[in-house]
Amino acid sequence: MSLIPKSHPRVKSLLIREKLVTGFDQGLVAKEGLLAHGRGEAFDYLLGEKTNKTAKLAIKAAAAQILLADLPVISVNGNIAALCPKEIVRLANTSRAKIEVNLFYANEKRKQSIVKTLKKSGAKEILGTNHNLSTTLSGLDSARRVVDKNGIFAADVVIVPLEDGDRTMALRRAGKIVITFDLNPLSRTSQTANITIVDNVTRAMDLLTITCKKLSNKNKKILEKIVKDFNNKKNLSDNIIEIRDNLTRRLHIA
Ligand code: PTJ
Repeated sequence: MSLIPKSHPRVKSLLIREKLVTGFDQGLVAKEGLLAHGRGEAFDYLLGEKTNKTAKLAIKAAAAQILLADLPVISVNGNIAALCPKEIVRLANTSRAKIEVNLFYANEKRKQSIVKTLKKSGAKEILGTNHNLSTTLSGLDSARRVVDKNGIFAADVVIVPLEDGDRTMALRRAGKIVITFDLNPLSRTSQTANITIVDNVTRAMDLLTITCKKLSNKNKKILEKIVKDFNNKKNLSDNIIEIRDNLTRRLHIA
């Protein structure tokens, strides 16, 4: 029997990995999604496998931005469907955001499995599945250019966990406000998004929902001030300092 408690960050990290592997076996996750997860794990280790101060600041700004939105949409890929389908539905219900399935590695069968998982988790409406409503984002080659006319295409705020840099740039060029979750503060997505939450989606998604609930009684002026006071570039630089401090602390403990 292991002496390490289940609540220990290392054990939690292994349990998250298991979720992704199960998602792969169930046909939700692309092979490349396993590699993306490994990259994420490495960054999570550097972050101390916890939600840091800069992530909390970004979560607050993201919640305010979502509450201010006319049409917020959450983009779901294979990794997200495997890691936090219930959390996605909770965020959508709290923030009246729409859910749209959008894949980098297009695969109809995988898309259907993702839809099934989201429905099982309580999602009522899932966009991105009706070909008659598809249109394309300009300036993008990948399958992610195909979006729903009533979803990402019409959205003013798009929430894109584990995104690729090209689409983040295309969404920004299309005038969208982009909120991302990315464990790598140096990725193009992190650097290009309006608000980057440098944290593991499995920890941060419910925190975003809780913060949306907390801020839901605030007036528009207060929400606008929260967004205005948030500086993504500065927050990302502060995140690098957090990583450095965290590593220095660990070296001293060892
Ligand atoms: O399901 P599909 O076809 O849409 O494909 C999804 C993947 C993830 C394969 C695709 O979007 C991809 O290739 O993503 P990238 O370009 O590898 O970027 C993934 C980013 O997410 C990397 O910067 C990782 O560090 C980060 N990441 C990985 N796991 C997590 C994460 N960020 C937050 N939470 C995680 N659990």
